[in-house]
Amino acid sequence: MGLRTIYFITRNPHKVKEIRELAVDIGKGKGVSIQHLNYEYPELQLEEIEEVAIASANHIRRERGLEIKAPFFIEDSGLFIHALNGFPGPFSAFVFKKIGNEGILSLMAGKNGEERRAVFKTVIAFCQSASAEPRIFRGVVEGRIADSARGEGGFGFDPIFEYRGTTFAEMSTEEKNKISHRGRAFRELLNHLS
Ligand code: ITT
Repeated sequence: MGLRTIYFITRNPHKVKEIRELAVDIGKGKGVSIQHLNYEYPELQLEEIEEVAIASANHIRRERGLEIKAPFFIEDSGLFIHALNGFPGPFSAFVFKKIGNEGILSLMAGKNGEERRAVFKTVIAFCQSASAEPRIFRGVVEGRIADSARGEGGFGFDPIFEYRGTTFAEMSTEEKNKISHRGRAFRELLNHLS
């Protein structure tokens, strides 16, 4: 049986690497092959990442609908820090660009224990076709903001996000995928497809 092609639209090569590994590890078994499309699309600054993901998918349906001949998905992710009332959340990309991990660590100076709790969230917006409304799949992982940046792997906030004592940047892609927000959201999508 041939594999069903699904497009993953993003400009972030690190996300592509993670989703590729997941697609090979578990997607194939479910009859799905993932192809990357590098489209530019405007990312609205909305209060909820669900809304951002839906707005992005709808933008692509409107602007690129005629070109896209297969089901597709985009995803929006964010880091939500407990002591900062969920900041940077939907503004994660902007905040990472402006102040980076060192900036987040400074904001967290003097915060201990429970105050360092944080969650990573991914919302996938999947469209069966350009004329279909997006369907949402979520993935969440709970962890904490490390006391200092550690590890060389991953990207973005990975060096400061600790899961059971290990930062995401200290994990291989395979280890991160098993428990990450993105891994969980992608498995939800695959379950829906099969
Ligand atoms: P696309 O919108 O093109 O997919 P992006 O990099 O703009 O790519 P997001 O808005 O979803 O993606 O990501 C927000 C930021 O959150 C991103 O720039 C990273 O710095 C960070 N981020 C997202 N997922 C992450 C992860 O798994 N590990 C560490 N940081 C992550």
